[in-house]
Amino acid sequence: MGDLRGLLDLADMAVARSEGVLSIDERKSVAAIARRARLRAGYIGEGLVVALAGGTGSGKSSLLNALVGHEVVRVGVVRPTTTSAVAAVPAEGVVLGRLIGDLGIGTIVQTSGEKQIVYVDLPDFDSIEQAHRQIVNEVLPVVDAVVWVFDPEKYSDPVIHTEFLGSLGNYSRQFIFALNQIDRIADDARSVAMDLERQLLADGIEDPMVVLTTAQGHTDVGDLTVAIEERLDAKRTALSKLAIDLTQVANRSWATSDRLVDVRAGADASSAALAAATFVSLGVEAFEFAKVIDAEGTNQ
Ligand SMILES: Nc1nc2c(ncn2[C@@H]2O[C@H](COP(=O)(O)OP(=O)(O)OP(=O)(O)O)[C@@H](O)[C@H]2O)c(=O)[nH]1
Ligand SMILES: [Mg+2]
Repeated sequence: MGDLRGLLDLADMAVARSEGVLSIDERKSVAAIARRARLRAGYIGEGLVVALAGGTGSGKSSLLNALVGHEVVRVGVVRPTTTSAVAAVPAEGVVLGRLIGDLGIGTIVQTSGEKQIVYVDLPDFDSIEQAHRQIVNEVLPVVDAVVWVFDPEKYSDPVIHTEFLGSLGNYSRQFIFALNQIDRIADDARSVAMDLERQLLADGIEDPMVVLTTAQGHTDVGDLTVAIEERLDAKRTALSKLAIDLTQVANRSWATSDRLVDVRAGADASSAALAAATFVSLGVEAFEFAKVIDAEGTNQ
């Protein structure tokens, strides 16, 4: 399993060790790749981390069970059922690492899913202010996507729209909106979905992705699954590109530093040799990382 954090740390080390060896521009181009990867909102690692958020009783836990295809979290009639975050992790694990602390995950359950997707069932928040603060400060920076789960009754609650989603327009790209419990409004589903979409646009959510789901009985979560898997593919493509960019820049930087080992003498030659050795490691690690990511994409 590749380790993106480790790879980015190695890139930083190569930048530090090439001071006085490479030009500022050459060092900046290595640093910029690592910085871009860290700044990208979401989980720094392979696999896709998806949080399920929404009002109590909307069906977050039911939806999680339907997405993974078997019952891994408790569904209930007494609210709230989910009292601390639960992570559902595929058997061929994604390493959660710091996510456990960042999201306050109390329980980790294993799914039989083959895709590298981690679902996090968030508990209901005590208040809208607390929910807003937690989503912005704690959830959005560390997950790749949030599925907002609505039910047909409360989907237009003005509190959710004006006080909550209204200020989250900047995060639109990370959001998927699931209108759940469609079995209860079969004939009206399309018009309710269009109404929800109109409200989301009014909230400032650009191009909102609204999918219809049924998480109980005759479950239908096909469109949501497709939307999530598209994000997994997009993330894989981005990570693969990152690894290729790092491999190329590491190889170029190695060649430059290595030439200086012969030209320079004494301490200058040994600092060039150390930089060259670090770029060799970076090139090898980045190449291996790209191979792991591509193999995962082909196997799934
Ligand atoms: N008819 C129907 N019922 C559903 C659907 N999804 C969930 N339910 C029911 O709605 C109730 C709440 O579902 P949960 O999955 O526990 O909801 P939750 O959002 O996780 O609730 P909290 O954990 O309390 O925040 C349960 O009785 C489910 O059986 C659905 O698509 N259709
Ligand atoms: Mg729940």
